[in-house]
Amino acid sequence: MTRHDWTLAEVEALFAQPFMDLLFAAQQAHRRHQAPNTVQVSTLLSIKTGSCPEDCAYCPQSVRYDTGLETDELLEVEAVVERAAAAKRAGATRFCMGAAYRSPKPKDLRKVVEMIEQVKSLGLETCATLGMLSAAQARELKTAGLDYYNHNIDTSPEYYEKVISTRSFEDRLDTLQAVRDAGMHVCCGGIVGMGETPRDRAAMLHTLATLPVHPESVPINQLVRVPGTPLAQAEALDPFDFVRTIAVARILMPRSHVRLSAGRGDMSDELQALCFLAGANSIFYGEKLLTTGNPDCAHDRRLFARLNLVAQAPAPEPVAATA
Ligand code: SAM
Ligand code: DTB
Ligand code: SF4
Repeated sequence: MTRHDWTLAEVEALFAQPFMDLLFAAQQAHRRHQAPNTVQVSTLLSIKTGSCPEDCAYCPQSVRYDTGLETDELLEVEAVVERAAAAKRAGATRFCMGAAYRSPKPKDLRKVVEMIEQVKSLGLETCATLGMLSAAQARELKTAGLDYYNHNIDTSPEYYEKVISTRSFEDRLDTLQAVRDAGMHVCCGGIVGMGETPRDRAAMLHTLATLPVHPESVPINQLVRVPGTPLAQAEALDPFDFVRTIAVARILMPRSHVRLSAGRGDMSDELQALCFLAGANSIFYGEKLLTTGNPDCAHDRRLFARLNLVAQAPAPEPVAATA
């Protein structure tokens, strides 16, 4: 049975278990609900880069911080489709288009709709992350064929206002509700390593695990400390606390894909293996995340081979109905 009634104290108690007990419990939950040794593979593309009006303290794309980022307007549809086709050839099954918006403007959304239609027709799952959505915008994306919408809560409700002032935690939940109501899958997680307390990490996962429906994808990002952002000097997290976060996410949301997301570039292969043991079963694959680096594809393929991990098979191509 999948629970939605976890208490914060229960979540904190999971975090506080001896490390080996926690990993064992997470791997047991994993094997009850997920295919072992199988990892879902998503590729990201920044379709509109930088100049974002929001003030997220971790983000290199905010217009408020001088991060030396090269900004770019919304890409042309053909360019995006080419990149999606290349991602498919490289083995990705999901293509995630990210835009540095507070929320999309109607003209931009029309172009994104075209991107979604064409990327989907390649036989890829589609995902987008475009900031806040109204209910009508969410329905428009669903009609275009969008499978997943990514919108992270990022941290605990309490720590949130230390990280972002330009939109509230409630705004985030409203967008997630609009995505659900439109009938799309939800991709929602957060970032660890931003100076939050262990209680904040527990509260973040508690928020996700007590949603009426768990997000189908739960990205757990380790902060990429980008020079020029307010969090550039954040203290590095103990890697084992990152693994614990993955393990607790797996136990709380046993049917979801837990994604080992940003930060893999700073992790050893051995640490990533521990994350997979703790129940991570999805990654971002491709040499770039949105604006920062990610391991080389060749390195990831080698890591999968060394750990006998297999990429989740793509969904079968839709078959045209016969009369
Ligand atoms: N602008 C949209 C929004 O914020 O909703 C979509 C793109 S935004 C870059 C998507 C997510 O990337 C953020 O919510 C955050 O969780 C993650 N992210 C951004 N910068 C990061 C960093 N430096 N390290 C780790 N994760 C980061
Ligand atoms: C998510 O949770 N992580 C991805 C994706 N969703 C959009 C983004 C990570 C961004 C890392 C910083 C960058 O490359 O700009
Ligand atoms: Fe803008 Fe998204 Fe970056 Fe926040 S995380 S500054 S909303 S691009």
